[in-house]
Amino acid sequence: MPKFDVIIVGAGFAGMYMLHRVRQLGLSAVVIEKGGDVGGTWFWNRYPGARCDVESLSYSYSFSSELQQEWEWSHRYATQPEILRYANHVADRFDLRRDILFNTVAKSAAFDESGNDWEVRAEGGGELRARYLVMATGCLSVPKAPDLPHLDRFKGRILHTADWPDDMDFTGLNVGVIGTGSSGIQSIPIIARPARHLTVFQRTPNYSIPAWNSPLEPQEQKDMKAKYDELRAKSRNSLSGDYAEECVVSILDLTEDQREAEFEKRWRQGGFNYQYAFTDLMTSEAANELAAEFVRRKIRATVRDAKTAERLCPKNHAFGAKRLCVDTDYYETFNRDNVSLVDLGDDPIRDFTADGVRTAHRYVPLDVLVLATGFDAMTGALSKIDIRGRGHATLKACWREGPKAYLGLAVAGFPNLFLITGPGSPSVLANVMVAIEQHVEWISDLLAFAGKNGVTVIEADVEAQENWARQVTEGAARTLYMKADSWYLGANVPGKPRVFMPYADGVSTYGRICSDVAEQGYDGFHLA
Ligand code: NA7
Repeated sequence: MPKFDVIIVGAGFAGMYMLHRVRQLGLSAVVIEKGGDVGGTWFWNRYPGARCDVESLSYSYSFSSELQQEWEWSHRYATQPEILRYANHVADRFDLRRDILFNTVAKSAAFDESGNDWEVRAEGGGELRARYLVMATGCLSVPKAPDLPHLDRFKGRILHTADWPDDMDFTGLNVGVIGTGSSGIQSIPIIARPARHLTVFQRTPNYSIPAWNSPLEPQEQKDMKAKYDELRAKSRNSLSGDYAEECVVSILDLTEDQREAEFEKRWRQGGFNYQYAFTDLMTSEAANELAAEFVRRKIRATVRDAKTAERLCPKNHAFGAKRLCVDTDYYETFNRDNVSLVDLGDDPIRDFTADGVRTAHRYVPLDVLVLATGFDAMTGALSKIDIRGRGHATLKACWREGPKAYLGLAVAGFPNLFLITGPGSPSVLANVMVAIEQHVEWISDLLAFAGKNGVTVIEADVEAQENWARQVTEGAARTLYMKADSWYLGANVPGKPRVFMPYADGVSTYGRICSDVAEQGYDGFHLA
């Protein structure tokens, strides 16, 4: 059986960087990747309009100065094809592919207590063994199974945004889109253009802020790159892992005019800038409602049909408590003659027929149905692999009441296993590139330390893990994130434990805690 120092699962941005770092340590490594090439989420999510909501200069690796200087982004927010080209460039530049097994699916991983290493079985890759196992499986990589009545009766084409074919042309077709999260909101304006008719089925309206995307002028990019170190440092020292301006005043300390001016300014800047407008948007209900109402007013001012506008206005959850969306022409799209909105709240889906869908009040003929229905987030990919630690205990069983991982990156009872952007880390509440780099660098420092000190077993302490889980829960409880049935809480997947999974106290605080843990000789870990 081939034996390595490190097995990495996933060749998205986390797995690629992990591979690069462990090679620098002189360790042998192999990456197991389900897809046919690198890119992870950007390999699969090829739906029209797929684009990153974080500015490209920020949503990119910072670990190589040469890389960040040489790569030219075309737009403020890059499209999926451009990000995938970037991932491919990184793979070529650092010669990563020679250690990646593509079209290979990790099925099981078991810790062998006699040799203190992991045995991994992979479809398409056989059995592999390594001292360390690093799960770089992504937070949004397992599409949620659709829970729609009699969907199997529908004979038209069914697509999921996260598994998009190359050959889809909507020209002249009747299309239905179910789901109005980021994927729906990005794809709806593009699908609407060639479609004969587009019907959007909305269960929960979301808050969306315009991206105002535009080409990055060469001089602007040059100027940004000249101060890249400063921008990256600012990102790491921020709440969100981004260099966007995070405001330091409470909204409630301002006059109405000042508030309006700040909201308008942030709205004009676009994207997440709006969410960072005031310190208390995610902690004070009154502040949050002011931000929410500003967005509702924008929706009402944009959408001509008053009833449709009202249906598009989010009212049942706090602003930002579900992942904020960033759009191009989303609300404007509902002014088109060939677009209609079905509010599933008062007109629920009854069933599907061979050529359409019946709701409580209408029949909608469809040629194609697009599911933009989201993911089994944060734990989905891990639960698909039969992971067994000490005493053959399964990770699934250990996480039955909700996932617990010390610092979001190691699990008690599962020695030598590491999670990148796992539950309990900033991950999805942050610019994930920064979150990934934090984890990869921290894990590789620990592996270097282990190598130097003859350590062969690294295991999170149960008590440290419990304390950390408590901190994560308490952090979330101080925010309004708890005021929505979000995928952060697992609420979108029936039967999933309702536990707030990401760490809400921010990238900088998290980074400081991780550094302290390392400086204290990896406090909270058993090293043997
Ligand atoms: P999201 O954000 O989970 O959105 C999924 C959407 O699909 C959301 O509007 C859901 O409504 C809706 N949904 C899910 N199941 C159903 C059913 N059965 N019927 C009707 N509507 C349904 O996933 P995305 O792919 O858009 O975005 C995921 C992340 O990717 C995003 O946050 C970014 O980080 C990038 P609900 O709100 O649950 O009522």
